[in-house]
Amino acid sequence: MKEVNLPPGQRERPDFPRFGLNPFAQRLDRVTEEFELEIGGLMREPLVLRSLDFEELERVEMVRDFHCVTTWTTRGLRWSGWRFRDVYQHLLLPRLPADARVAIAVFRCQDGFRARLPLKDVLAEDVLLADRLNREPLGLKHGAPLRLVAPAHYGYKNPKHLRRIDLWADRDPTRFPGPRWMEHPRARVAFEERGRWLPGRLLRFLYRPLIASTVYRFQRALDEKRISG
Ligand SMILES: Nc1nc2c(c(=O)[nH]1)N[C@H]1C(S)=C(S)[C@@H](COP(=O)(O)O)O[C@H]1N2
Ligand SMILES: [Mo]
Repeated sequence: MKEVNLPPGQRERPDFPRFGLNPFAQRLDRVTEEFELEIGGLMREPLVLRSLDFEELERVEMVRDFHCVTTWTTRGLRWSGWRFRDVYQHLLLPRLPADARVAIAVFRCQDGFRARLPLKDVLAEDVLLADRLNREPLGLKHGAPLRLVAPAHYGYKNPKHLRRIDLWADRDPTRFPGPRWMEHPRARVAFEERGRWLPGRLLRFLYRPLIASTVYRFQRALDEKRISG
């Protein structure tokens, strides 16, 4: 059964659940709403960005569907924040060595989650560092203080609770915090790049049975912290 206008293998959900790899459900305690983003890797000197630093950039609003690799899709989310491209050009590029050849960006999160993407992918027009969702502050449920929104890529390339971004030339010295076959280097939704080794069409069927219990586990963690939304 194919749903109209949805990418291959995706099915619409009416809600937008908090979601992720199971171990991260319990790590909400580590998360603060304080806006302090470290930048490292090839930078000439370590840099810390605060919300004031973003004020010189244009605030952008965008409405996009959100696609989790496990096949659920939430439609029409309204994000607000700053284009990663603008942050890169105005705040990061001037502080990189002139001969730096950045090829990948590694995003580290307060809960220990990590995501990496080729620089060319995060420089796309619709990739945001977002601090607002549906005209409200993001909140801990969906990634406060700041999350990456990369709508052309599966949810696991949309890291929440950003703490640090490292820019590297080619090889990323970190690794994905899950079984390796889960991570595709680009994870583009349109090409069904769900995992690196197994075909996307097969992974659909392996992932679907995990959705309900994961949603439940993440919701329970929110309930314990009495976070609504
Ligand atoms: N910090 C962090 N970011 C994360 C995750 C996580 O567990 N921790 N899970 C990823 C996955 S698999 C998905 S589908 C989305 C879910 O975003 P949501 O919780 O706002 O729905 O966050 C992504 N970013
Ligand atoms: Mo996901």
